[in-house]
Amino acid sequence: MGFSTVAIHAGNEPDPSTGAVSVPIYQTSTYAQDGLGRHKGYEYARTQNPTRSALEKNIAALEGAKFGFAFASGMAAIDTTLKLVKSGDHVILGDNTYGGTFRLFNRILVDYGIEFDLADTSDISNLEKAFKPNTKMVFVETPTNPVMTVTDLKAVSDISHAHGAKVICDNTFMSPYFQRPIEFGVDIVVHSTTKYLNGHSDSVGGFVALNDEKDAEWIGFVQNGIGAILSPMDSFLVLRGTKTLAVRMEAHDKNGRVVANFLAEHPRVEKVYYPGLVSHPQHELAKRQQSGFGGMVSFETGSLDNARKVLEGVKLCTLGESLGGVESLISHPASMTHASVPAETRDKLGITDGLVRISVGIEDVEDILADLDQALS
Ligand code: P1T
Repeated sequence: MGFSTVAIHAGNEPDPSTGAVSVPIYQTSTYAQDGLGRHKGYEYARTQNPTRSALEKNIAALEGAKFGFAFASGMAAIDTTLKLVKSGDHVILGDNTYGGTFRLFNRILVDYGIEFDLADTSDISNLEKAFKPNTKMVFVETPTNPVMTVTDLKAVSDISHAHGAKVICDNTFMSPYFQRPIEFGVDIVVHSTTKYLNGHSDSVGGFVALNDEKDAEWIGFVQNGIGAILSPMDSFLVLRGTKTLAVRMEAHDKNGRVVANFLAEHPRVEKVYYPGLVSHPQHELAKRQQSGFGGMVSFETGSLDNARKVLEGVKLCTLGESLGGVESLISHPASMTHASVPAETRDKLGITDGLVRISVGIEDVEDILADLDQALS
């Protein structure tokens, strides 16, 4: 079956008690049991909820995974996945990830005995050097937030497996519509459903998708044991969001390409980061691994002052954190999403004070261009 058919139907069975075509929001904390140890498969809503189960089936199917788990946020999903490693284990983390992912490692997990090193995973020889005897996991984002570096998922999976390490890919920027990491050998896919999967800037959530039964059992155990679950209402919203994922991603991609090309030719813009541009250093890899380039574009304005003029000068685009909604959002990574990354690391990665990131929405593209043009001018 095609992607849209799966998106609309997987997990979306008509409700068995009423025939409701849209999966209802089962807003309940518990379930009546018929007798001791006799129930309908639902005991307590942290453990099981039918709305959440429907979403878990849906996104797992979209990622080509057997198992899926929905969480209260992308960070909760990532943290739960990190419960697959133990004190004394070493993790290789891509050197450019969402600032919150770096912060989780750098400020929280280190105090629980998880060792980690940063590596530029877009350079396989560089990754190779980062392995240690106790490396159990390699965590990558591709394309990265916000400088859009692309990592070869097949190459990373092959080398990591040869070292006995699992590969986790944060697929938030592409969504399963444009990139399915499991097809390249990645073991576990994580998402912030807050972004493209929900797509309407009205829910915070996260997801873990995987095929290994033993790891899935542990993720499910931790999901229930710690309890950072996605609520019924949010599960409903994301389930509604994924039904239109294909059409939204096509529209984001179409507008993203136009905006990236416009910025690349704009005299006030020094550099554009977008894998869809032929000038992007990993354009060919992106074409092989992704079926589109999406709507995330970053660009260098040259200084904090210039960045401020653009960020405060836009009228249609909204200045704010987050991405992946139908409306265009514009942000300043250095002071917003990546403020927790040390300044010298930010500089090395290109997350300068002059860098601006835009999540290109699905408005009429002429209006987005006109807004950016007046702000740049
Ligand atoms: O915000 P939350 O749902 O917890 O997701 C965290 C997260 C994980 N992975 C990636 C690639 C992300 O971009 C994010 C969140 N990012 C933003 C809020 C942002 O504006 O970049």
